[in-house]
Amino acid sequence: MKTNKSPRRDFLKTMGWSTIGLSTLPLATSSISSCQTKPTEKAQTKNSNSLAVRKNIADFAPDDPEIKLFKDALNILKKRSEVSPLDPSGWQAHGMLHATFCATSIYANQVHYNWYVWPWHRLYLWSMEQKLQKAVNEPTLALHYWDWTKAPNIPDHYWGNESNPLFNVTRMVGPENELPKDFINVGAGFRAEHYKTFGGYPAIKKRGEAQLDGLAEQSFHNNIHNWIGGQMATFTESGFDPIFYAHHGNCDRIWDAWRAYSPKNTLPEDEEWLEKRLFATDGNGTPVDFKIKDLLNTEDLGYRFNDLDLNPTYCNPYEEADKPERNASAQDCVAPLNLETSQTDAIYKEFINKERTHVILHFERAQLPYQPYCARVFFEYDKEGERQSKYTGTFTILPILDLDSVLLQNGVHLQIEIEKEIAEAIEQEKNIEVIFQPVPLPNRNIPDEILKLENISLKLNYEDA
Ligand SMILES: [Cu+2]
Repeated sequence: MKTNKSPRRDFLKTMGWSTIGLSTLPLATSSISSCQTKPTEKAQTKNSNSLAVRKNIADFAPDDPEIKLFKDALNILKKRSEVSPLDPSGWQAHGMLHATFCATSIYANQVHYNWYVWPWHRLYLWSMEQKLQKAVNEPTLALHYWDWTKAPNIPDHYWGNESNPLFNVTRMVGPENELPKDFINVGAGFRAEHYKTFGGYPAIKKRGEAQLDGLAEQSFHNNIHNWIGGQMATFTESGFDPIFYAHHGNCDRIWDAWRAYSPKNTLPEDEEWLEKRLFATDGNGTPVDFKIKDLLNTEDLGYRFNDLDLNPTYCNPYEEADKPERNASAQDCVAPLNLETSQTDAIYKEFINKERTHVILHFERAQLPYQPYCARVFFEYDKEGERQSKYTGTFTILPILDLDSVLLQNGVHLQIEIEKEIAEAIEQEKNIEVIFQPVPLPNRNIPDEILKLENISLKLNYEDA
C-alpha cells in the first residue's frame, strides 16, 4: 500500500514544485503588531534571539543537525511513555491531551467546530515545544511547520520506519501522494474579513444547537487531516501522529498570515473569547491555563515564524483552470437550493461592489456520515439554455458527536465563498441545485453512505442562519 522512495528524490521533487511562483504576499507586518497583546507574567518573555524560530521542515536536508535534535527530543518523550505511560511529560500523555478537548468530551471542553480552535491548538503546540525543549535542555528548539502550499507531499522526514520518531504507520497516504490543489484554498479564508468566517462562531452551549466552524477549519485544516488518514483522521488519536504538529504548525502560521493579509482581518473583541481560559500542560507536564488574549502574540509564547510567505497560487482568487470539474456520479448528493428560506436580496446586495463574498450554506435534517466526508461543492443552474456548474470549494465535514458520543443529526453549516455569477443565478431564480461530490482519497473508497441534505439555504450571517 505504501512505498518508500529515496529521500533525495522526493526532496528534490518537493523543492522543484515549491520554487514555482514563489513570491511573497502583500504582508503588512504592522497589522500584526497592532493585534498583539501585552506579554503576560505567565508566559516567559524572551528577547528575540532566544526565541524558537519555526521553519518549513521541507527546507531541511535529512541530516540537518536541527532535525536530529528535534528527533532526539521526540525520542526522549516517547521513551518516557514507554517507561511510564502516564508520565505527564511523555508523548502518550501529550497525545491524550488532544482527546480531552475534542469530540469525546463535554461541551465546555470542546475546542473544535468553534472559535476556540486556533488559540487552543496554538497552546497545544506550545505545550509540545516546551516539552521538547526541556527534554534536550535547548530553549530555542523549535517545532516545524509543513507548508503544504509549497510542498504537496508529506515531507521526507516523516517517512521511513518505526525507528524514525516522525514516522507513523497508520497514514493512508505515502510519500508519493500529492495533496490535491483544491484542498488548499487559503485565499478564501484570507478574504474572510470577519474572524467568525475565518475562525469559527462561538461554541454551542447546549444540546441540539447547531455548530458553525470557521472556513479555515472546515476547508484546508479538515481536508488535510482527513487526506492523511489513519490517526490523523480522528479526533481522539490525531495528536499521536507527529505530522499533526507540522500540519497545525502551518495552520497556526496561516492564522498570523490571515491577520497580516489585510488590516480588515481583525480578531474578536468579545470578552467571551478574549477572557476564555484554555487548558494544556507545560514543559514538565503540569496543568496550565492561558486566556485567549494571552495567546495572540507568538513571541509571548517564546516562538516566531521564519516567515509568513505562502505559495501565492492559493492566496489569490482561484484560477478558473485550476478549479475541479463536476463529474456527475450516483454518489453525489444533489439538492435544490430553497430560495424561500435563503436571504436572496441581502446576498445580491453584497455583490454591488464585489466579485465574490462569503455566505453560509445551511442544511437541515442532514443525515451525517459516520466517517469524515470530503466533498467538492458545486452550484448548478440554467444559463443560456445550458446547465452550468460552478465550483465553490472543497470541505471535509466531520461527524458531530454529542455527549456520550451519540451522533447528532441536526443542521449543518458550511461557510463558503461564492462568486457573483451564483448570486445572479439566485437573483434570477434559475433552478439552482447544490451538489456535494465526494472526493476519492488515496487508498480509500468513497463511503457508501450518501450524504442526505434537506432544505438548503444561503444566509449572510449566522444570527439569521
Ligand atoms: Cu484538534
